Amino acid sequence: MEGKEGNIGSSSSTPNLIAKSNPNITQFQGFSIPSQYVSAIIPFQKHFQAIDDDIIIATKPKSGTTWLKALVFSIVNRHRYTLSNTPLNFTNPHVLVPYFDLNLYKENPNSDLSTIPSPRIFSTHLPYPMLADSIKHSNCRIIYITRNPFDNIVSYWHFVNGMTNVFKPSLEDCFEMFCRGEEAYGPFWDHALGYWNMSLEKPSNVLFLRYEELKEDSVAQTKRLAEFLGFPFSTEEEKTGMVNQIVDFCSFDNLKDLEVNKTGKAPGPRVPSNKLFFRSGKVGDYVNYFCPAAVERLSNILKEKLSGSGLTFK
Ligand code: PAP
Repeated sequence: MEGKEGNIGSSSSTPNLIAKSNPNITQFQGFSIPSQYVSAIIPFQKHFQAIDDDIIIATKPKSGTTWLKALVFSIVNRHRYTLSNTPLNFTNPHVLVPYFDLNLYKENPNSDLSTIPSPRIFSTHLPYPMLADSIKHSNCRIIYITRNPFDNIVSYWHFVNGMTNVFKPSLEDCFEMFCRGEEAYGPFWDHALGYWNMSLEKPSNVLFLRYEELKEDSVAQTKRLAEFLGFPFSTEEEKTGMVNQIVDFCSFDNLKDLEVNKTGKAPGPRVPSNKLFFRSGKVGDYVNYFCPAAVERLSNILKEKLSGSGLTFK
């Protein structure tokens, strides 16, 4: 049976040996890094000085980064801004929570981040082993969000196809690169395992979230997030509905419909519009794209790569 879109059909039970590789990916420190961001990594690793109050959102692209940035920003700043005057109303979450690798150290290898008021909120697509040592040796908090790999591939494919001046792989190419661990910031399993293992080793420093769980029980997960961050909701806040208000404000439907996210230009030259960060926001959309044979093939790869780790994907 083929997926409804017919992109990854029954032939995907076996590898497609002529599937394209992405010419804009460089193998660097054991991972597949988009070439244009490699130059930011060493300056980040050398110069970034973490402090204990720092909050770092770590993700593989298309796993729920935009959503998590909005939630964390809202939780941490809730005594500073109300939901009607929060900058999120007129600023995309990616501007409020910059990336070390895509923005800060890419734009300026000597970035001085010491004057940013605490708690500083940063983000990165880099895997755990590539983080600056100062992060690993500090008490700062890292939140990692992962997502069902099949939805992740579909989301990535749609995203790159909406970008300008980039290599635009077919869905089948995206799938094959993913299976080989050659997709952006891949291998997926090593990326997830780095943070998964640290969340087990240092649970008060690394929180491991899943897009699907956040979607299924946004209120409980948002409370968990706030507690982890050291900004727990008070009984009074819970009674007055503060958690639900933040969850509703950061929901896909609300963020997507804000003018800035409908028509605003995204930071950087390649993403033409913030709109591209908000597609369908659904769980399990992949069934419309992948046939069972393809699902089985990648599931088997994941089972082997994650074996013994305790990390599983439904
Ligand atoms: P990024 O890595 O480019 O920042 P990221 O935000 O991690 O992307 O992932 C985008 C996905 O999250 C999109 O999924 P989709 O393609 O399957 O639709 C996007 O729609 C979804 N998304 C964005 N904001 C939200 C939100 N508030 N709630 C749920 N999903 C969201």
